[in-house]
Amino acid sequence: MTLKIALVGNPNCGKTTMFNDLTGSSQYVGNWPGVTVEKKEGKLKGHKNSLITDLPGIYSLSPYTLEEVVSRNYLLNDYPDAIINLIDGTNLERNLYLTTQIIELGIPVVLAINMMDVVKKNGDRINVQQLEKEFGCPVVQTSAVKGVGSKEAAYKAIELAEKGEALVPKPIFSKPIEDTLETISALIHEQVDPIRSRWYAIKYFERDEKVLAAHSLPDHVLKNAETTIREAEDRMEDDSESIITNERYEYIEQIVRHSVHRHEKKLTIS
Ligand code: BGO
Repeated sequence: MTLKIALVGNPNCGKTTMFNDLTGSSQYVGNWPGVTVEKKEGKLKGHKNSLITDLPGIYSLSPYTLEEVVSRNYLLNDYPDAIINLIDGTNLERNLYLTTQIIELGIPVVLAINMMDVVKKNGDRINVQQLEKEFGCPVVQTSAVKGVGSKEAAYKAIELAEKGEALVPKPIFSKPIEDTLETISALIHEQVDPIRSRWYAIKYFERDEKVLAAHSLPDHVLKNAETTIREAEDRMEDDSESIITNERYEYIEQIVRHSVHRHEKKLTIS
């Protein structure tokens, strides 16, 4: 059986560098079906029964750009066995926005913090154990350009893929929003894969048009979901998509505060 590993991350986080290092000459390049977005796949060196797919660089799993749609369709419909989420350690705040969404898919994840050579050079420290606790997944520090940590991240992904245990995402939003998501989950549970129920509940809450179009839920379910969403929007005095975005950033801010120790730069007067 071929183990499918997806490599996911923001543009410029070092994905191509890591992908080349992991797959070497076994890689082949084509296009994703129907679109002119490059698709790169290859076998992990020394693992004949593996297939690593390098997904387009994205900032979010929203349905707004071609790259986002390609990436999330692959993650939802092609059932990769594990994900390596590569993030730029010098810009955790921005990169973790995508991580919080990837974790919600229920697929096993290895979080690879790249550019660690730069992080260390800056005198900063990242608490790996704290991040592992927060996200419930293994965290590996890498420097893809130097070939450090990449194999470890890939082997961990293979290990998770072989185990085949779903990742259970933790609640990260405020109590009223978590309650609302639970109500929506209960409403849609017959229509969606239970492993992805949190992801779909959030997408329904955000009124994600592509998800709504793909499922054609019964009218009474849609009506009840809409009433639940409106109640939350009235209470929070904001639209549902902004509520999720803002609360994600609040959560990330708190994680970064607890897990990153930044070197204080002293001002020198010359
Ligand atoms: C250039 N550490 C450091 N310091 N740099 C890294 C690391 C790392 O761990 N990993 C990758 N890079 P991509 P996406 C470049 O191309 O893999 C560098 O978009 C340059 N190019 O070498 O392309 C990597 O696939 C001229 O840098 O990322 C690359 O995710 C001057 O990060 C860049 C300096 O990596 C993006 C760098 C002409």
